[in-house]
Amino acid sequence: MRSFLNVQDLGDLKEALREAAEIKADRYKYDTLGKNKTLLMVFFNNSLRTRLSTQKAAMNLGMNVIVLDVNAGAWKLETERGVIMDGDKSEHLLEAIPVMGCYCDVIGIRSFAGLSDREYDYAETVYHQFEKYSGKPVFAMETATVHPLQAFADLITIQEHSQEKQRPKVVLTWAPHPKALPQAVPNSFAQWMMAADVDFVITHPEGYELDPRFTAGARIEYDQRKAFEGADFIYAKNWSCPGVTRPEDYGKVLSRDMSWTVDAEHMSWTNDARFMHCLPVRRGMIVTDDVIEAPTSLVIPEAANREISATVVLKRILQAL
Ligand code: AN0
Ligand code: CP
Repeated sequence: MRSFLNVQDLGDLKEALREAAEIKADRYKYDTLGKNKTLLMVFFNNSLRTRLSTQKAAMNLGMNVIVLDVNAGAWKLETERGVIMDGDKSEHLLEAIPVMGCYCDVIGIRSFAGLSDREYDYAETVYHQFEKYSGKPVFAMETATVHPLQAFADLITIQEHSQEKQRPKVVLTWAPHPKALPQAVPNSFAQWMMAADVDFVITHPEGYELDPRFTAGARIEYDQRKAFEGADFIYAKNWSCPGVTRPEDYGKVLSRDMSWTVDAEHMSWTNDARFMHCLPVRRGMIVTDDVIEAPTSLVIPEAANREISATVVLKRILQAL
């Protein structure tokens, strides 16, 4: 594997899940695979889980790790071409990327959507520049439109908690948040659920329709209560307007409707559903304390599985070097 953005990059999903179970049973099984190989993790945005779990995954495989926080100590980077660089940006991404590629064997990139230029974000401009100019295999640690390490960990978690249930009902629900957030997590979650053997429903207020390139074929139910009925898994997440129906609203907060906050009453509509969220989560906005603290909450096992998804992905990248 030379690039990891989409579920298709893993090939057979059942085989990838089998590999995840194998790694979970013995996460050090391939601890010499990464000897003398260096992972560079480049963060343009904050992170807790991705930073720790991906570094741990690399260590499981015997790799060395370098972490670069671009906004904490590196030169400010220009990303546009054709600019006269007389402002505060000292270096261009088009030099920085090949330089970064000199010091490592694999590059992970966290680069969120700017949420102002839909075309630029949805073209995955920054990620593809790394692909093109670094000369190294690259993988997404949440890029402008996708967060595949999260979605893979979510699918592992759903599989582990489905027990004997065939085709569990999985509901992705929008929930309110004070700030504009990217669509990467719901985009990837939808893409991965559509590829998995689950009954998948998306619910959100009107105007929050996700890009069909990720949701094609998914059922959308605007009535949150109807969507929750019979659900086995509730996956909550806020996202800003994807600009599908009204491009001029791209990246805006269209609703702060607190009736969408997942509370005990919402959970009572379900089939004793497990609660999921990728974290970080704002309590009282997305979910109430009692729901996230309940034994039915999977937020911590989900975060733990980030180490497993990252170990599988790095293992495959190393095997193809
Ligand atoms: C980010 C997002 O919503 O994409 C990261 C989630 C993993 N969340 C925030 O910025 C709060
Ligand atoms: N879920 C997730 O990716 O968390 P971080 O933003 O803390 O990495």
